[in-house]
Amino acid sequence: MSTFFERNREELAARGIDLARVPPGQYVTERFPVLHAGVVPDVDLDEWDFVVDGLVDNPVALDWRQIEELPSESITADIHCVTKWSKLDTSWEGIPVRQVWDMVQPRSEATHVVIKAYHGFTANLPVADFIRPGNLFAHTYDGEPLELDHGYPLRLVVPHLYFWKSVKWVRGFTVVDADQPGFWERNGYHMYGDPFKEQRYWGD
Ligand SMILES: Nc1nc2c(c(=O)[nH]1)N[C@H]1C(S)=C(S)[C@@H](COP(=O)(O)O)O[C@H]1N2
Ligand SMILES: [Mo]
Repeated sequence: MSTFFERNREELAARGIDLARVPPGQYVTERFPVLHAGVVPDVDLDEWDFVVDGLVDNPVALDWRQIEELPSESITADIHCVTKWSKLDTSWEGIPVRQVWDMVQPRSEATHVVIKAYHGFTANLPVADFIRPGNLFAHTYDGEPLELDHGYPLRLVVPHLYFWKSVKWVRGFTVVDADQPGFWERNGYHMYGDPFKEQRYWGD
C-alpha cells in the first residue's frame, strides 16, 4: 500500500505539477495552516512601529503610515513548513526587503539579521538570504490584507527557507555581525533551514 506522501505526489504528478518543486519529506496542501508559539498579539496600528537598528548608519522607526507609503511588489512563491506541509503558488504583496535594507544603510561588517516580532519572538537570517529578490515584508495575502492569524499587519516572507523564518507580526530587525539563534532555533530548529536539504533540526 502506498503511503500518504506517495499518494500526495501521485496526485500532484497527475495534475502536471513538477515534483522537483516539493522538497523531500514534504506533502502539498491546499489549506493554509496556522502555526505559531504563544498567543496572537493585540495589534494597534496607532501604536505600531517598525524599528531597524544595530549595524546601520541610518536606523529607522517607521510608523504604519510610513510603511503604507513605501512601494509594494507582488510575488508568487511556494512555501514549506518544517511540520511537513508545503503550499504552492502562494501570492503575496508587500515591501521588498531589499528596499528597507538600502534605506537603513547597513555597515560593511553586517553578516546577519535578527528579525523581531511581538512578544519577543525572533528569527535569525544571513544577510544574503534576507535581502534576496522576492523577499517581502508582506501586508497582503491572496489580494486581501493579512489575517491576524497569519501575521497582520505585516509579516516577513522568505520563501526559499522553511517558513518559520517568515516571521509573523514583524516589528523590525537588528543588523549584527555574528549568527545568533532566534526563538525556534534555540528550541531545536536548524540555524539555516534549507527545505531542499531537509535542514529541519539541530544536526540535520
Ligand atoms: N511571530 C511569529 N512568527 C512566526 C512563528 C511564531 O511562532 N511567531 N512561527 C513560524 C512558523 S514555525 C511557521 S510554520 C509560520 C507559519 O505561518 P502561518 O501560520 O501563516 O502558516 O510562521 C512562522 N512565523
Ligand atoms: Mo513551523
